[in-house]
Amino acid sequence: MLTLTNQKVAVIGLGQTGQSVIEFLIAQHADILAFDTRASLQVELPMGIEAQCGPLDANKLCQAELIVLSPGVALSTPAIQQALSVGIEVIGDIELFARFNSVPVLAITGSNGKSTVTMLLAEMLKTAGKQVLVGGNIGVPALSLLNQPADFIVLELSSFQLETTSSLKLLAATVLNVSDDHMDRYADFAAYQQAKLRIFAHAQNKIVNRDDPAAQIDGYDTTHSFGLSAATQGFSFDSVNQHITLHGRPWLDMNDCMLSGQHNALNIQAAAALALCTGVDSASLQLASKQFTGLPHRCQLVSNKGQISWINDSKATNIGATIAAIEGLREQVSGKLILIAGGDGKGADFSQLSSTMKKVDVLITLGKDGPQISALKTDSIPVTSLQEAVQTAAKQGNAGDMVLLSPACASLDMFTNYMQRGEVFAAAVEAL
Ligand code: UMA
Ligand code: ADP
Repeated sequence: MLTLTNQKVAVIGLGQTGQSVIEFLIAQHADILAFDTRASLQVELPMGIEAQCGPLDANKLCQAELIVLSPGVALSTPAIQQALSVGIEVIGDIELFARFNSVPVLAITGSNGKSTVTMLLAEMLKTAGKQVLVGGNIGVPALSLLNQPADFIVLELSSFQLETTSSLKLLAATVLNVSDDHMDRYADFAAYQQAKLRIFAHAQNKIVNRDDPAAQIDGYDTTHSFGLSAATQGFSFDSVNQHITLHGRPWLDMNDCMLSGQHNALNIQAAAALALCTGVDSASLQLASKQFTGLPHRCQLVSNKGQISWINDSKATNIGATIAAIEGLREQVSGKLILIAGGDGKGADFSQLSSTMKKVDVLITLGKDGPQISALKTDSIPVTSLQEAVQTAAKQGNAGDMVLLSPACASLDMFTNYMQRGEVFAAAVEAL
């Protein structure tokens, strides 16, 4: 049995993850050193634990036998590289979880759709009568799930978390898709993609997106695949009849589901393919798919004010998500599609949005990287606040139009997080 008793363990980053790691290490009777690279912290740590704030001191770090790194701190940080070079092991909270967990785990990564698939998969398994715990990047640290009764654990994993994970055994895993994101943290797209593909390293069942070469591994089994392309094996989509098919036969009518758009047809397929690996019956998966209402801030209708559909897609924090929203919603709009976009682009190349932008009639931009998006369309309208964006959209809009907040950017240049951005949008619409 693995033991950390009396081991000197450095915890780097004292956000949600770091705090869960400290709690776990206290129970393991480890000797804890706590670090955060921010100048000061408003975090209350357990008695006896003192945080060292500011730039990481490599000499102090090198006193540790093991380093547990938070996902918000890059592995490339020089002090961490120095610790690695002298042979100190650096892992993340998911690796620590993997070493102590005994419950079967299903895991999801990808640039977009992770939270939706994670929650839908959990609902599918619960509908089939299973006891399920959910955690990871979705906001519940994985270590907090240990030692709780469960038939299955469903984990949403980010590329940051996968970078520091090496022995996570999974009953089933998927990479939903890979498109540009977090380019401010990775050397290039290939480095980001490789971090995501690490999820398959010890996965018993690899659930692969047939249509996304960046999300695939060599020699995958098509019976465990999903995609929009026609296929006689695995999950597919019959766009004429709006049916999800399994092994070439109709499996679920999307018209019976509350989720809409082709990206959600893919999300349902991926969740179902993962769920089938647990041996549960198809009927429960179909029922859960029909009942699932979707998550807030993801293509969510917040108002019909002025007979305009006001859609909050604030969780679209990268280009891929905004493309999915425009492609998925355009056909539902009889009038104009008015897009509000912009924020912190995290180093993305916005030219990838240009062909989809042809489906947008009016473009309103804001935020740090708003000018880069503005440049994609003549007559775009730059504004300085989300309230001004909503007022401008209201002036431009008529009955039958849709106003879509789908920023293609993170929110942190103007808001606390994507949820606050979505709430400000809904409140501004309400105030019209
Ligand atoms: N930070 C520092 N110095 C530190 C520690 C953190 O500057 O020493 C900064 C980071 O750069 C980041 C912020 O503080 O801006 C928070 O980072 P963190 O690692 O402390 O974050 P946690 O509070 O532990 O939350 C993390 C995930 N955060 C990140 O990956 C940045 C949460 O995902 C996750 O829900 C949580 O663990 C529980 O597992 C959030 C996220 O934004 C939602 N994830 C990214 C995404 O979805 O795109 C990957
Ligand atoms: P994540 O957890 O990966 O950020 P979410 O389910 O929270 O994924 O959705 C984030 C954004 O991505 C939302 O704007 C949503 O509409 C969009 N989205 C959801 N599923 C997909 C998909 N399969 N492909 C592309 N975009 C998607």
